[in-house]
Amino acid sequence: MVLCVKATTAPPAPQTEKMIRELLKRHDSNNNNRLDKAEVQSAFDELGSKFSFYRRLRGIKIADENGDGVINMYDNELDNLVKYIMSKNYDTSKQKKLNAS
Ligand SMILES: [Ca+2]
Ligand SMILES: [Ca+2]
Repeated sequence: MVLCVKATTAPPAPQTEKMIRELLKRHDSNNNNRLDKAEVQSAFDELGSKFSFYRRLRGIKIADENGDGVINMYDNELDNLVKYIMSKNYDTSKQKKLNAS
């Protein structure tokens, strides 16, 4: 069976990157276009990270280019955080925790 892939301008971003981006935007709970610590952490929680506190510290440290402690959504900072999350290989296809132990 052959999957018919359209040769139109396919977006270069893989599905997971888009999903992570949207997930992060969703976690901007006060809609100020910045992700503060609590918002980043809740995003990691949703991703199923067992170390969301640590990931949040690292993620902000790596992504926060201007050092104000929050992730600016209209900046490279969001891209940086998306890349960091992608490097951790979270399974974004099942964001619910399956093994609630
Ligand atoms: Ca916010
Ligand atoms: Ca920042």
